[in-house]
Order: sequence, then structure tokens, then C-alpha cells
Amino acid sequence: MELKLQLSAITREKFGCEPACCTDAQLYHALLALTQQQAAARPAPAGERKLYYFSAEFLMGKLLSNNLLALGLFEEVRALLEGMGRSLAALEEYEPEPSLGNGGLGRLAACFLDSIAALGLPGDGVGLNYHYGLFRQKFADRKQQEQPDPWIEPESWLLPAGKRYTVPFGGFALDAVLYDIAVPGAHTGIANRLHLFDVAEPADPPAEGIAFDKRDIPHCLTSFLYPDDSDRDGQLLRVYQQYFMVSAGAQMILEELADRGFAPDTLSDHVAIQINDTHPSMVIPELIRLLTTRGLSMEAAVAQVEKACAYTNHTILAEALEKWPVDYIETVAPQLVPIIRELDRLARRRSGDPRVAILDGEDRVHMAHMDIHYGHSVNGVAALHTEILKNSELKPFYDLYPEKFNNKTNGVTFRRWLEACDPALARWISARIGDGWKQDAAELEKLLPFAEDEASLTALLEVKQHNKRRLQQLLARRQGVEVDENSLFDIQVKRLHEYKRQQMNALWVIYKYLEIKAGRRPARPVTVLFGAKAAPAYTMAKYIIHLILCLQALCESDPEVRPWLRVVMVENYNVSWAEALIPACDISEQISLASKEASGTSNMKFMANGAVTLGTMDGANVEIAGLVGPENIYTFGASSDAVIDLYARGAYRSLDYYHRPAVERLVDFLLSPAMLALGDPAVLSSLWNDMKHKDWFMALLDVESYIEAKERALAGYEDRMAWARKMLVNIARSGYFSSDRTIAQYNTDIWHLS
Ligand code: 26V
Repeated sequence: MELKLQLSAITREKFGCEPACCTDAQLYHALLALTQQQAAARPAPAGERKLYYFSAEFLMGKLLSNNLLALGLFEEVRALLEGMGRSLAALEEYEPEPSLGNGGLGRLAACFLDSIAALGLPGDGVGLNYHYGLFRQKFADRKQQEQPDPWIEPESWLLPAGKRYTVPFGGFALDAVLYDIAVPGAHTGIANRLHLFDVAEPADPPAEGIAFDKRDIPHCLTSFLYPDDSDRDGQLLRVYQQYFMVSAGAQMILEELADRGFAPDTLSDHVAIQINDTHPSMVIPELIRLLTTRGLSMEAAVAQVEKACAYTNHTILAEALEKWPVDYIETVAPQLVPIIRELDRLARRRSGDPRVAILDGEDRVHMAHMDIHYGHSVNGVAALHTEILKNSELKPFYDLYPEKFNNKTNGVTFRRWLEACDPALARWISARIGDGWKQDAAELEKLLPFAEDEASLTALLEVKQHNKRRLQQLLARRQGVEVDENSLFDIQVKRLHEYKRQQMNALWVIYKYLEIKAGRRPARPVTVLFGAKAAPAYTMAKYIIHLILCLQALCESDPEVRPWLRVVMVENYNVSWAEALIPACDISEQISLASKEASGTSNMKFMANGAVTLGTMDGANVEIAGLVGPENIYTFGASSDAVIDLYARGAYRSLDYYHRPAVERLVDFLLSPAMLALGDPAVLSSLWNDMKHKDWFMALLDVESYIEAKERALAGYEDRMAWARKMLVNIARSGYFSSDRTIAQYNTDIWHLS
């Protein structure tokens, strides 16, 4: 049936009227129903082996445009709506955005599902159906407040799958009810699924804030992603969540295996499991347990699981490497304890090195160690990160199992992160090299000859200007702030973490503020945009948000500074904000302390949208620099080798750097009368004190070279044609960072799905 007729059949049935008479909200729901029907009609891809991608986070973003694109309906729907004087963007305002993720790790999982389906591979996601997400961020008194972020509505992408599994906890059992979100593949005609498990009787949202009864497992298990784990109850709840996810997921896998007509002892011939960081690691002992109850010997079960499972490491930060006390597992899933002890015993037979044991001297389970021994692949997420894993963080494991280690540099889906979020740029590209890049992002290289074409460069600058205007309007509408579309847009959006060094960017703002006050104005106004959530219990991160919001107020209230320097922190940064910010960006801030950012993925999105990177040689920035060449990126700062050496020798003294005159005045500005008038003195003094005496992530080490590099970037921006050429080279070379390439490599090297 013609699309138009389908839509009107739906609106007549649902609302008793033709599409033209529907409200935007009604039209949104009609398109949701239409898209869902089409996705449901698609078959799952065929294949001998099926992938299950286990992840605590899936940061899917809004799905209407994305799914219309995947179903090949985007253009038709856009034209249909335009004919009615309506827009897809206006309709999408009615779509709630699930906040089922924290940052890059969760968004990567979403990009991967998109690419797995687009490559026609059989692969489903497995996770949890958190009702109130991570949290919704609000600013009050220039501080972050957390609120529940409900997103589940009576009609949504989430559909009951009609399946449930019983998860056996210590002392009680809980049903895991399955919900599915369809994942249609672009250009393929198939659809995979994201499986989200839920409790049967979920709790209502907390009356105020995000605090709730952490002991009420049966109702609150799926309330929030990463509930506060500063006490034992919170930590236990995390383990309950993890076991619930993997036990239900493992039962589902074995059921599907049986439905396909295969015996349990052939698991690894038919199933591949990717463990996304360590949150799903208990899938290993759980599957071993379930296989032994189905008749396999321990030895056979271990062999099957080891051949099926593979582990991805996403960080070298010690505090993020999970180690759970055996006592917690004894409480949550006592049936796993003998299995984990046996796995530890077998691991000790493989190596006598205590550093690679699963259980340590304090009877804690090192989740990553279990993954490495009992998975067949360990991968890092960018070339530098994988080298650091092999040569330092996981060296004893690399010595033991060199064949297991491999790199899979992250990628992002260009369908969402270019085609859908930057239609003006997509048109500019297609007008020059055709549409082939939409199926194969490597074809973007065909843009390179246009680097010498002035008309194309001018048109590219116009695309950027258009996107800046779009963002300007959104900021006015959503946040009531006015920004100057002719200013340079400098953007840092990512989780708030000291290693990512938003505080160093704040020091630059102070530098520029003082310059302007001293009469040295920049060549053109600069707008510094931030977006970041701080983990609720991460005090220093919250302090840095306070610093940024104070600087925002400071610049705003000073008539001498305001025309030249604005700071804007967007409230509740999420995927939708990213889709508006990234296309509008001139300078992409990727300024982590070298060695600490495993990869980064916004760096790739910015690059593809024609922003120029200002960054350290960290994570995938190293690969970006290699692809675009030194004239098309601004790099600065200590190398990862130098940083690793400083940590190893315990040789960094922030005070030495603080005492440099150019640095001291920036840090001391935190306690200036102007700042103390705006901010909380206790918070500002804590920050000042930390920077001066601790500065664990070495912002003061790099701040001078950062300021110097940023000045070079600002000067470079003034040669508009030369800058447009840099933009073009960045876009043309970004194809390597398509998640289609990443997934093809996972498939060839790890999954072998077809
Ligand atoms: C650890 C923990 C520990 C307890 C509190 C909650 C929590 C949440 C997440 C994690 C794991 C963090 C790992 C992570 O997000 N890594 C990011 O992964 C991206 C995708 O590979 C990568 O681009 C980023 O550089 C990396 O920071």
C-alpha cells in the first residue's frame, strides 16, 4: 500500500481523522505505529552463528528519523510531511529520549546495533529496561541536581516480547520480563532486536530526586542505571542488576539455541557473545552453570563458553575496573560462587602469576580477569589504547595469551551522525560525489579534490553557518540564551570527568576573560559550549560543573566581556543535544590527559561534521591526526608515554606548575572576588586546593601548551578558505571511523557470523 494511504489508515483508526487534521503529537504516534509495523514485518537475518551484544548501557537516542532512514522511508515521509506544512523535527519533539546510558560506552553499543543490522548480520543487544534512566540533569544555584528521567509511555518503541525467565537469587527468585526494540537495518530488509529485561512490578518514580529504597530489589532493580553505590546496599543492587541481566540473557540464548534445533554442547558453533566492559561478565559463570545443568561436564562447558565469549575493555582507569567481593556474589547468586572458585583454580593452573588470578587476597572477584581467561578475544577500542593494554595495564595477560589481544578502533554510524543530524552537509557531499558514501563511508575520500575548489569551500562554510544558526535557535528556545552566530563555536561535550579535563578548558576561559579585561580582544567573539553530566556521587565532577556555570554567569554579566566571550553549558546533555551541537561546531575539544581516554567517539562525529580537532595525542585522536595530517588538527600536551612514566615514578607535582606565573593567576582566579560573588566559596576553594596540591589528571602540566594551541586554532580560523580546506579534509578522511568498518572487523576477527 502506498505510504500516504497507510498513514491515513492509521490516523483514521487511531484518531478518527485524516493526517492533515492531526496534531503533531498524533502524527508522531501514527508514524511510530507505521514504522513499527514495517519493522515487525522484516525477517531476522539468517546465519549459522548469532551474536548477542551484552551491555549495561544502550544510548539509543530518538528513533523515528533513524528507523525511517533504515526502512528507506525517510525521504518519502519528509516530502509527505512537507506537503502538509509539517516537519519531522517538530514531530520528533514528542518522542521521549531514553537515557539508558552514561556516555560513549552506551552510545557505541547503539551505533554497533545500527551497523550490525545494516551489514545484515544476525546480532541482538541484551540489556536492562531502566525506567528512570541515568537521571535528568537540572541546574539550580549553578549546581547540578538529579531527577528521574522517565521515558516509557503506553505507546513507544518498546514492545512486550511475551517471554519471561526466572532468575534465581539467593533466598528468592524474580521473573525477568522481556521487552524488545526493533533494530531495522539500512539497505538490507532485515531487522534485529534490542532485548531489555525488566521486573514484573516496577516501582513508581521516587517522590523527590533519585533516592529510593535500594533494598527493594523486586521493584527497584530496573529503576535506574548505575544507582548510587557509595554503600553496601547500593553495591549489592549493582550486582543484582548485573546478574539479572546475564541470567535472563543466558537463558534466552539457550532457549533460542534449542529452538533452532541445536544441542547445548554446540553452543559456540552457533552463538557469539560480546561482553561490553565488565558489567555483563557474570554471563561467563552463569552460562557454565546452565550448560552443566543441561548435561555438559564442567570442562566441556568451560570450553564452549570460552569459544563463545569475547571481552571489550573500555578504560584503564583503576576505579572503573570492577572487583566484587565474593561475599556479594554469595548473597546475590550463591550458585555462582563454586563455579567462580573453580574458574580461579583452573586459571591458577594456567599461570602461577598471582597478578592474573581471578580471586585476590581479599576474596574479591576481578571481573576483567575472568573475561580474559574465559573469553577467546580481548580488544581495546583504539590503537593506542590496545597498545597500552598490551604493554602496561594487562601486560601479564598479554604475555600469557598474546593471541587473544586485538584492536578494534571504535566507529560511529554515519546514518545518524551525518545523514540524519546534518542534512545540509549530506546534500553538500552528495552534490559533489553522489550517494555512494551513504553505503560506504570510505567514499568520502572522493571529496579531497574539492579542497582546491573555492566555490565548494564557500558552500561548505555556508553549511556550517546554517547549522550554527539552527543551534542558535535551539539554545534560545530550550535554554533562553542568545549566542552570536558569527562567533567561533568551541565545543566540549562528554561525561564530566577529571581526566577529560573540562577544568582545563575552564582555565582557558579564565585566561581569555583576563585578556579581554586587559584590553586584548580576540579577532572574533568565541562561544565556549559545554555539555556534561556528573555522576551523582562524584564530588569533584560536580564542583567542575559549578565552576563552569559560574564562569558562564561571569561572562554573561560583564558588558566588557560578553560581546567577546560567552560560556554556555547546556542542561541535560543527551543524544538529541549532540545531534544539534556537533553539526554546528568549529573547534572540537578532545583534551583528555594522554593515555586516559580509551578512544573517544564524539571526536569522530565532530570530524565527520567538519569540525577541526583541538586535542591531545590520546585515544582515537592519534588515528585522526594520522589520517588528516598535522596541518588539519591542533595537537598539544604531554605524550602518553611521558604521562605513564610520570605516574610510574610518582613524579608529578602540581605545585611546581602552579608556581609558574602564567598558571598561578589562572588558578587563583577561582578565589577572586568576582568568582566568590557568584559561586559557593567552599566549592571554589576545594577546587582551587585540589588543582594546586593534587591535580591527579595533570591539567596544570598541559595548560600552557593548551592555551598556546588554542590561540593557534583561533588564528587559523581567521583564514576562512584555509579553514574550510581543513574542514573538508576532516570530512573526507572521517570514513575510517564508520562503525560499519568497525563491525566488519569484529565479524571477521571475532564473531565469524557469516
Ligand atoms: C565504569 C563504571 C564504574 C562504576 C560506576 C559506573 C561506571 C560506569 C561505566 C564504567 C565504564 C566506563 C568505561 C567507558 O565508558 N569507557 C568509554 O568507552 C568509550 C567507548 O569505547 C570510549 O570512546 C571512551 O574513551 C571511554 O571512556
